[in-house]
Amino acid sequence: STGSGIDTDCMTMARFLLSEQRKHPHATGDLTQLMNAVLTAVKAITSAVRKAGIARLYGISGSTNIQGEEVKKLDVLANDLFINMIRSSFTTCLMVSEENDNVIEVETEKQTSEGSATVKDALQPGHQIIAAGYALYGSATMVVLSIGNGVNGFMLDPAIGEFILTDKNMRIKPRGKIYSINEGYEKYWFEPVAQYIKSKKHPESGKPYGARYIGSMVADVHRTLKYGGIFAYPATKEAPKGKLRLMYECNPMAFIIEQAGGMATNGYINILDVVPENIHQRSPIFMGSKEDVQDLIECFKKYG
Ligand code: AHM
Repeated sequence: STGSGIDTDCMTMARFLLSEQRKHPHATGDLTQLMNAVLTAVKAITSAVRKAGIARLYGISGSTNIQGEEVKKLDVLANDLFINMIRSSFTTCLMVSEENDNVIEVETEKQTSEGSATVKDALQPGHQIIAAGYALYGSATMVVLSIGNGVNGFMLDPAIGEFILTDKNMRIKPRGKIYSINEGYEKYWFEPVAQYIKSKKHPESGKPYGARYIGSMVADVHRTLKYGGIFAYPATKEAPKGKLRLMYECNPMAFIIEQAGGMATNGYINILDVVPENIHQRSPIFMGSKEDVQDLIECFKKYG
């Protein structure tokens, strides 16, 4: 130790990706380059999240937006950052975002079909995914990433602007004790979900499950990954296809949960087997600890 409190040999995300790249002799380094662009966006968003406090928006007098300046909404800022950073990384041909009605095309030669990339290139089932991740902007910024050989978590060290490997090889418990669903919509539930939740609240033996629901998918799934249990956004009588989007909410999170040893289903089939018909389509989703998801699937078989 140097006594400075600084780890002189820490595993940064860049170092992690480079070491993975070296395991594959034909790897081009594109993923490393892409992640570099993504992490720049995540760092810029972190900075915006930290500054978007009450004081700046309302000023000391309490009047709204005292400087009279237009503050870009965080979702728009994040979207612009991701698109601009990824576009200029020369590693993608097509992007899909919740904030954009159509696919975003990028000039390049890489795609699966002949000619320039089209929406068809994007409409692939989740089992074709090779990498997925999410960023969580909490008391610290965390990025959780899977490149198909497990799941790793990286915390942003703001002092050096690097993401440090803090959660190595994250695994989800085979069974948890938490269910996570918007229980306010109970009257809109269909029988399988109603019966499943009932069985968790009134178990034939043992303690009932605890309920946790933040209402932010990334945060709810992150907790599910770390502590186990099940996250559910079902189809309801109000929203027959559920709410969450298959391609950029359900699929990447399902991929990560599976990579950590868990499961993700729409009640009938594995989420990653659903073939998308349009980029913004919704899907019911249940994911988390394997045994918990299996219990849910049983309810679909019995009451579906
Ligand atoms: P809810 O308020 O109907 O329970 O919905 C919560 C869900 C979260 O899981 C997810 O992060 C969010 O709604 C997505 O909503 P939006 O598409 O408006 O961002």
